[in-house]
Amino acid sequence: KAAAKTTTSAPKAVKATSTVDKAQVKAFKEQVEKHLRTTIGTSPEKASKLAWWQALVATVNEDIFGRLTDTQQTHAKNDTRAVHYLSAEFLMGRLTINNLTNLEKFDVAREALKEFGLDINDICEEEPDMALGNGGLGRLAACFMDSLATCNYPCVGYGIHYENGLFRQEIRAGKQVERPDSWREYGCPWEVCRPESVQNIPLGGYVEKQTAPDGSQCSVWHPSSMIKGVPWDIPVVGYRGSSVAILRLWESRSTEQFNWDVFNAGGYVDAQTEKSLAETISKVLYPNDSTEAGKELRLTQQYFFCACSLRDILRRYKRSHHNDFSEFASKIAIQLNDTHPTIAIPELMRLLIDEEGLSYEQAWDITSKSFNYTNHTLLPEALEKWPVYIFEKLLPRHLELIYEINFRFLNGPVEAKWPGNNEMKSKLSIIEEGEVRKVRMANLCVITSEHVNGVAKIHSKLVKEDLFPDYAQLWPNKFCNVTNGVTPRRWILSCNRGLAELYNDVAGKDWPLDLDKCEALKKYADKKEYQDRFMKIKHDNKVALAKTIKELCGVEVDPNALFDVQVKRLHEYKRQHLNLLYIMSLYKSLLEDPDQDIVPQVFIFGAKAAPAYTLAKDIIFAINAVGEKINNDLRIKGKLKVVFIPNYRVSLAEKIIPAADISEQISTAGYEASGTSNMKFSMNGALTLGTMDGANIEIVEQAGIENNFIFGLSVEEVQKLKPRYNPWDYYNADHDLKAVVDWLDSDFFTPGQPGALSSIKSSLLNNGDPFLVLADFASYKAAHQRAQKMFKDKAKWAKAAMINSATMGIFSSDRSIKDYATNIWTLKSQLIKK
Ligand code: F58
Repeated sequence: KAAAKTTTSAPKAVKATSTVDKAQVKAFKEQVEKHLRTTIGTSPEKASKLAWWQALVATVNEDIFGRLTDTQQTHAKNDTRAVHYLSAEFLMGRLTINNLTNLEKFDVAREALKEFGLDINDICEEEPDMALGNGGLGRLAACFMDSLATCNYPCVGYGIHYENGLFRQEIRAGKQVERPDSWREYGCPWEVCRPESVQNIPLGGYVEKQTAPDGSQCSVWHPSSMIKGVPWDIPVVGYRGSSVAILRLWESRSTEQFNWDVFNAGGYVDAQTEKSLAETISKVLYPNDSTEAGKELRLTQQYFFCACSLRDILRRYKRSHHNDFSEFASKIAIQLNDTHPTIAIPELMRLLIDEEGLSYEQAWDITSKSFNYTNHTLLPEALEKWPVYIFEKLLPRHLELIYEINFRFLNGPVEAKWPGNNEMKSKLSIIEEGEVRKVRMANLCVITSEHVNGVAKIHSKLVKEDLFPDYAQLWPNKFCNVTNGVTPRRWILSCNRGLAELYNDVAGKDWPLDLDKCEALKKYADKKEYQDRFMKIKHDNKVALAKTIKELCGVEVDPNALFDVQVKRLHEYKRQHLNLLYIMSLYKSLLEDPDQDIVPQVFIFGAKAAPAYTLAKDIIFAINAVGEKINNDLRIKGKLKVVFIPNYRVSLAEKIIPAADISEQISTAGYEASGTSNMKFSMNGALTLGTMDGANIEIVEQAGIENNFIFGLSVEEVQKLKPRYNPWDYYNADHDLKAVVDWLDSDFFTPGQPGALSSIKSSLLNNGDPFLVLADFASYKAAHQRAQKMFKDKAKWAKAAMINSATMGIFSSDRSIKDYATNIWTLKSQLIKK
């Protein structure tokens, strides 16, 4: 234990033991036991871990629902403006520990369960992750819900109640195998069904032109089917129980009336088919990352949840405003999380015109004041475009409205700015001409929205200047930046209790509400006793992770080694293969000189590949194959280990991130919009080894370039090099690089299977190395060497780690949400009346 200096100015560096109120523990214990007996129907003697967890949740829910009612009553009474966050993904992860933490009941619950002889962490392992998202975009939505609730902003999150979340990944013989993720197989005790808010959603059919009595033309949609949308509410508890926000997820069901028609006509089997078709809509989350699967079902999913959500919004608005829509845009802000909910735009127009009887102009005025759009990617293949023929089949009336919006836009603002310029018109049009005509969803978003934002400074600049330069000429003030953030409640307080206690000691207990307060640690970054305490916390987390790695991968790793971590979706632009090439070169040099004095290192990967993304799956296989060889090679004396932790998800991130020494953020500059794990790693005291891309730039702005390892081409350099790039030049010029790339072609790592890793070499050489892996290799290697050197200097490393952690205040998602509230939504926070 570090000796504590007891001066008056410096708080104690030794670990404090928190005291827990005995009476509260007793009451909590009684509540859990009551629920175990009367809600779950078992007893402490017989209860399974699952039953204990369910009783624990029932206990927590007692606290949550009262606050939820208070929150909703306050907002309804004050008729407050609210934001409606539309997102096809909410990657919530587990809720128990987080809800307990936010209610400040974690310690009480832990002690109460201890008295039953139970370990709270063990019991909470029973909770399945709510993995209703692919990666960063979905997790951002989850962090935003936490911040919206914590900062008391009136809000509703709307999404899809997928029956199956992102697939469960198994690794068999080194290869990814996808298994279904049925997260609520045994029910989810957090969610509440709200049958009183069910919606019926029309689909398909045709549009009939009718002439109104006044001679004007109008369109009447005759849909061919109806789908029922059933809402499930998940309460999101703000920190210190401030307000409880609602995440409303829609489940699709068949509507009885439709089925009965078929049934009565004798088509029992057909009726069942209809039923399963309707239920298919919310069956499964599409497991894509950054490439779009142009599937009819996906557009149906998008339309389904947007249509349900808008009806819900309108119903609530009309409760206090009846049929007067003049205040709609001043009461309702709608945020589109990427283009996935874009169909909400023509749907609102349709509801206002066809159902509420407004004129086109009135409807457009309201719609264009209500929507805002967040862009999360510049990758052209990820920008959604839907074939017109799919719209004709599924949403004929929406297509008609999209044509009208487009016509008025091209002949209004575009014609005024660039008279007679057809080239500009075709560039800016919502419709892409060609063999298959397509609807460009991002264009529809930009044309309609009040604000369009990117998710990090550099990304927002590229959105404005490279992705939508012509729109920016037309509306320069539409474009803005809101740098992403992450919730410090989940990403420090809940997942790194040791660090949280240190911050309680040096920054006071309010830092989870004001992360800038953590800056207080900076002044102790030179002090040995604080460095020791900080690194002891890190070491304890590494010991815990080593245990998890042993359980999940069967590999023994040394907590004293440097833990180098890359966890994120598998994609070429994220360059897990650059990391792998470096590992191979390190291994090669160790084979050449096994006695060299290098820091023992553990390279840790976690990544899911989209099931249809072959090269990504090949990279997973390569990491496992290389790992297998290295981990079992006695010649290198355990100096190097490589582990691939299967089924990377939020609950694993919570164990991995607090234990990292190095955070790998190595995307090709210009391709990672922001990144959010980079923020979580830094907060938890990892040093970033990364490119000047996305939010990495802002991270080093805060923490100092000298406390991180920056390498590689900048955005400008990438843009300049790309058109004349020849990977062969780099391959031929660098001996070491050539050797490792060629190694992929041998059967050294895949005995008896020569060529099993060749697709990676081929992508780097024959396919032109689209993400400049070879161009950045040398500088990546040099960055690693700098990291190794610094790791040997324990004090220097500890100081850099502490400074990183202490300076991440601006990456709290509370800051992001306040930026949105101030600059985009003009939303005020509301005090909740009890
Ligand atoms: C991510 N996008 C960005 N998309 O890649 C990342 O840089 C950023 O930090 C994050 O959004 C939050 O802004 C992302 O996660 C998806 O997962 C899509 C899901 C649907 C298919 C296309 C990709």
